[in-house]
Amino acid sequence: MPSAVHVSPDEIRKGFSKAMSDMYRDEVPLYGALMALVAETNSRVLNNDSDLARQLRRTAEIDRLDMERHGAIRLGTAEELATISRLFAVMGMQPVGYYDLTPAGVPVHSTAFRAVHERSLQTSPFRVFTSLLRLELIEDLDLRAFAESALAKRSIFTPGALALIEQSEQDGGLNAQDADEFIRQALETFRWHHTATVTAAQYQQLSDQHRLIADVVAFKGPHINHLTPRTLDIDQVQAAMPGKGITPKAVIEGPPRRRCPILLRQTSFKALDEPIAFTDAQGSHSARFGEIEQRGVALTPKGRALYDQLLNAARDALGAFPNEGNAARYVALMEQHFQAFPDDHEQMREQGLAYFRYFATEQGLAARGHADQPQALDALIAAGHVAVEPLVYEDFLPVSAAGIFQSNLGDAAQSHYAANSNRAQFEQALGRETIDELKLYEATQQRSIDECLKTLLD
Ligand code: OOG
Ligand code: NI
Repeated sequence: MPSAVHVSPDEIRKGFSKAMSDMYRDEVPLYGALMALVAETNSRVLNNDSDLARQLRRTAEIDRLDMERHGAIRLGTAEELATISRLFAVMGMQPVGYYDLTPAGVPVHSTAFRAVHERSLQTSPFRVFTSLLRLELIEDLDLRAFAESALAKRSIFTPGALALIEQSEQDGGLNAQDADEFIRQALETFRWHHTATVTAAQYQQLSDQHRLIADVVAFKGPHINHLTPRTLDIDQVQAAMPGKGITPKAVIEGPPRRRCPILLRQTSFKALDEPIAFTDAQGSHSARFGEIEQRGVALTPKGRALYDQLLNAARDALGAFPNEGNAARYVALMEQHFQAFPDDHEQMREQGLAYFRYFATEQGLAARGHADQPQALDALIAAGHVAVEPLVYEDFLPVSAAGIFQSNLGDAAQSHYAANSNRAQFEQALGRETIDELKLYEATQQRSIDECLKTLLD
């Protein structure tokens, strides 16, 4: 049973997210430069856009903005995935969503571990995009067997982390001292290793199959490969990056720029080439990169279907994978197609395209108990007694994620896999089902309506 002496999982996650950020800043100096650029841009945007500042104050997102970041790891075996799921559970993170990246030529499928309740997200929105390599897609059977045996030999968790996961599961939580030790031990799984577990030739063979396979199989652990801060204006940061010595990818992934942002826009810069000691020679490996993201409103199934339809239409019209050469045309096509997506919160709400949160206003509170107080939600909104704010998207996008993978692995890494999406296999490896993110948004929206009506009408 959880008890009073136990630290809340949300606090453990907050501590872990901070520790991870500190470790990454030490290891990757450009990350510090990017964080500074994002913080600078965010404060400028908040100063210049009073509507956005008001919106973020009302939803309290403003308080989580500076600690908001996501990371990504790539795992090699079912057992690693099942154990990481238990490790993340200690800090209140659940697997949300299933992303199949094989159609885009990346031999993994993925989920995002994150907090699921708006209160927990408020304490720490930290998330980790977690991919599992699909070894069955390696056609060369000898190489597949080699990859399997290399992965079978490694243990990516410290004995201390494993013991504390078990203790937390048995006792229903960790006390403050154990939670601190858990953070220290868990961090080791995500650390960079300067030595590989294979020879230079073996690394090359794995890499020739797919660079991602070498990244997973040739190392002792699933190093965190990026840590992404949330910006309020991704175009401004993208434009300012070259001035800081950072070269971003050619196109921003996700929807085009809009007055009312939807879902998620992301851009990244290339992986660093880092010196590595193979078991028999010196060499180098690139895996770690930088990324920024801008989050907008979460879409309902209807809104998401429209997003997917417009994205696909724009990509079909481009007729190629977006790259440096066709970037301008891609942006123009996206803007053109997305004119069909209303760029107005009120319209999106009326048409059932997005999720929102509802807040009682001062005016509404003052009118409580008055005979003329409206009783229905829409009437309360019309009277200014209830304010409506967009519910922020907390998840990822498969096409965007594939674009981020590709740009960092090099376009040469594009392959074609005949394999089908295999959610059942992923969940079997995970040891549980993934959570449907749409249900989470629906529940958060409903809680805010219930709370609002209760405050104003009870
Ligand atoms: C993950 C790439 C996907 C995102 O934000 O969509 C990603 C990886 O490269 O391991 O980070
Ligand atoms: Ni990312």
